[in-house]
Amino acid sequence: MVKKMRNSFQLILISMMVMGLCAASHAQSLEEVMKARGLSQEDILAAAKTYTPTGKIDEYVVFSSGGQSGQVIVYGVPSMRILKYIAVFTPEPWQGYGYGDVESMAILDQGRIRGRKITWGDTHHPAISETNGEYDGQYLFINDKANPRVAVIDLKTFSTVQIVPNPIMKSEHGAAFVTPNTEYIIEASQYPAPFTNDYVPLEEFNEKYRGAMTMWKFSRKKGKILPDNSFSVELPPYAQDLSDAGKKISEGWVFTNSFNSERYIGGFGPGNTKFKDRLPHEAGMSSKDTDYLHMINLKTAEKLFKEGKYTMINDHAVISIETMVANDALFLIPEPKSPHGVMIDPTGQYLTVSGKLDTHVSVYDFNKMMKLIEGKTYDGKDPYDIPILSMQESLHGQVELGLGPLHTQYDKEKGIAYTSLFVDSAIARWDFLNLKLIEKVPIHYNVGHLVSAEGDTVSPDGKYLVALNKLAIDRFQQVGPLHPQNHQLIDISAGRPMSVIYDMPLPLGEPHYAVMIKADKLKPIKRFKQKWFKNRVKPGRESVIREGNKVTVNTTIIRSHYSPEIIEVNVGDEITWNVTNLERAQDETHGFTVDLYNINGSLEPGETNTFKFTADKSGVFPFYCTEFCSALHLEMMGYLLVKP
Ligand code: K7E
Ligand code: CUA
Repeated sequence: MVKKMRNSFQLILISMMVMGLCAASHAQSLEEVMKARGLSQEDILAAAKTYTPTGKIDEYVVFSSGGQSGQVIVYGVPSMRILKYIAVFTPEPWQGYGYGDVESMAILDQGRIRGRKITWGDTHHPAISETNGEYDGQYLFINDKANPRVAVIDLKTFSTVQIVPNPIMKSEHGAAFVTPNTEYIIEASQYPAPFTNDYVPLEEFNEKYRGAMTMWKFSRKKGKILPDNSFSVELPPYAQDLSDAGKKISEGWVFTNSFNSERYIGGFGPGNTKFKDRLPHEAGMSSKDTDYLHMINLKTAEKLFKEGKYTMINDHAVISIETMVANDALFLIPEPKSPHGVMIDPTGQYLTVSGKLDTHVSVYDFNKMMKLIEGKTYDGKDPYDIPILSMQESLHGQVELGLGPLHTQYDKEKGIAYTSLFVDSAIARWDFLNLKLIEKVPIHYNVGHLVSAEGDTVSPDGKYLVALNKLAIDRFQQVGPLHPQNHQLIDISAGRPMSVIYDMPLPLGEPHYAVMIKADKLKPIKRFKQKWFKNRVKPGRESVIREGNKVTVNTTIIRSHYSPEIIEVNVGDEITWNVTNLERAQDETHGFTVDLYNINGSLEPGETNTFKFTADKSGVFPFYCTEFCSALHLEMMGYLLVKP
């Protein structure tokens, strides 16, 4: 064994020498490094699979939800190098998001709920825009579970361009998921609540609390969600969970799973102001053996919306359960209790559901489900008169994978899927056609979602998989009781056992889902065109214009000065400050901050930002560039003088 290892070790050495890496006689040998750092041959292989020399870029890009940070994390695979945090629901000073620039302030303002400005989000599920079920790399969508909202990110600039609050939900989770041509972005509620904003006592839970699924219409031309062309479907007060849009043969249908079909309301522990001595939620919500997978006909729902068969609630169109059922557009199928998500395979025929409390995953066959629907063969109805399809007749089969199965992704190879096992701390590779477990690889620790390369599209790539682990425990340097998250890269190349090849700490928030796209599908711009900004300031047209107490400052910036540099106003003046970065050179970003006024802008090449504020304090306020942009960066400053 030792001899064998030595042989392959020598092979690596020889091949490196052939490549000329050990040409100089004084160079450290690989063997020396391995010895000094205590590395095995396996470690060296993992390093070689992930190390990305300077100047080389990654094959894939991951967009990960940023959890409680309200942002999106972007990193490369296989290097696992972080490339960007995209500011979404939270102000972010470096990107000049929410610090005085009119445009970003307005986007954050769109996220107001019932008039209240909310400056954080709990992001869970990013989705890349798709064309024919393939990632097209144009837009990214992400949800906020805490304050039901969906955001649109333009991948030309990697910046948030729209935030849309949900008008009827009080909590959500099943977003964002797109239809195969991004006609709709799907958002499903989580904890049932009344659609209106009224107080409704819990005693009326069954009658007045509801779940819902919103179909947000997306306009690719405008790059925006069109709220007026969007609608929702009323659902029973089961806690709907993750959703997925049908693809290929199941295109036109949308699925969401649920838990607490018991409709249990707690009252556990002392101090309840309502109910007493009841089972805790966790027990009451999982007392039945099954919950319901929801099957929604989006095509029919869209038709009903266009025909006006809806009620307006909070200025938003809602199609009732009754209307959906009368039009054969809503069905339920039992699924093992307290599941977490439903994922549709690349062909659109098989749906995987994992019950967190069951060691099995269940594979449903869309064709069997459709046969039951066409034959109107129902197993009864739920309390809301929704037809229930037989679980046994809908199932393709079940496979025992291990403890706590959560989420599933797919492989390039036909019939191969990967499922995260939360309790086992492992990833299972299994065959969903022949219903058998192939192998498991341990991860560290307690994996939530997992993502394989383009693994939720019609043509997954295989190759790489990232386990988005919930706990890191002993994997990294201890940094206090709050640990970073641990994203582990796993080599899933065909024909070899899976192997963990990289641990990446993520210290920004707790990511949930992530999507991994081929890097060359992304086509971001290098610089802005100045004409895209109506407030742009042309060189030579810099000015300070006063109309009463309204002062407009038109500023240009280029290495290494602002023009104008000195601006004198009176206390109480309302300032509108247009700032244009005239640079054309790649990566020549200038910053802009004014002392005391809580302003920071990021002026990327060609960009114009407008800052509005009232000069309500007299005094002397230096402004300066906050990016080290040139040798004379420190000199890049000016004075705002506010006279009493
Ligand atoms: Cu499993 Cu929000 Cu998709 Cu967390 S969710 S893990
Ligand atoms: Cu511009 Cu520093």
